[in-house]
Amino acid sequence: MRGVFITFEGGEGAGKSTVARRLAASMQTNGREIVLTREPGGTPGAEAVRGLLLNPATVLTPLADTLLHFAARADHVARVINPALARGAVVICDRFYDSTMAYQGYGLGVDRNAIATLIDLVGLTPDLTFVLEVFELTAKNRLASRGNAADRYEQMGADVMARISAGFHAIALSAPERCVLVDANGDADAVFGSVAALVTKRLGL
Ligand code: T5A
Repeated sequence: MRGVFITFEGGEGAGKSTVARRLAASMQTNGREIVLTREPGGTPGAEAVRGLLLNPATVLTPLADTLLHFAARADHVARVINPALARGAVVICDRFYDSTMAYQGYGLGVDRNAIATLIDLVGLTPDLTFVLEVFELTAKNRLASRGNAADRYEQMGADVMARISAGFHAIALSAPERCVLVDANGDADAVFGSVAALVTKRLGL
């Protein structure tokens, strides 16, 4: 039995990691293997690429940025995600290719058809994608309350961030069979409740 692949997407501070962790913890109890992973990252090589990509001192053209995300993704899919799906696991991934389309495509202006070609090349489509949407101020407050130093992407301007948010919205609307828009402005319990209900409704899990 092939496993199930669930991804979480959205802008900075939308609460993806928080709800992904809670979903993984809640599903551990039913005896099925759960793999919680993230992008960029998830393998030693992809985590090394992540270090480079998030470092504010790194300077890259948008196309170079895109290709590094796909290099990390190709390794992650081949070494972790596909083997886990072949074992029948539920794989929950914090960001996947929609982030490249939103950040590098809509946000930084890389040719979206070229990104679509790279998506096809990697050759794996999630079964269900949650696109978390929050007001800009909510996201800012959440990130401030966490208190981490801003990474390279968090330093992008408000205009780029607005294009990224609009991009995520457009991606979700263009693939309703796979994507669900989630209002993530509520507290962590409310967001988790919505997501868990949708996992049951859409996937029967
Ligand atoms: N990127 C990634 C690209 O440009 N292209 C790509 O292809 C890919 C894959 C990754 C960066 O890489 C870029 C996008 C990113 O900028 P990251 O550190 O993984 O860097 O960044 P994010 O994925 O954005 O993760 P963040 O941690 O910044 O945001 P999350 O995961 O959305 O938010 P989370 O869950 O960590 O929550 C943030 C804070 O809010 C609280 C949490 O406790 C935490 O303190 N919180 C809530 N508070 C109240 N109510 C809720 N519902 C809450 N949910 C969380």
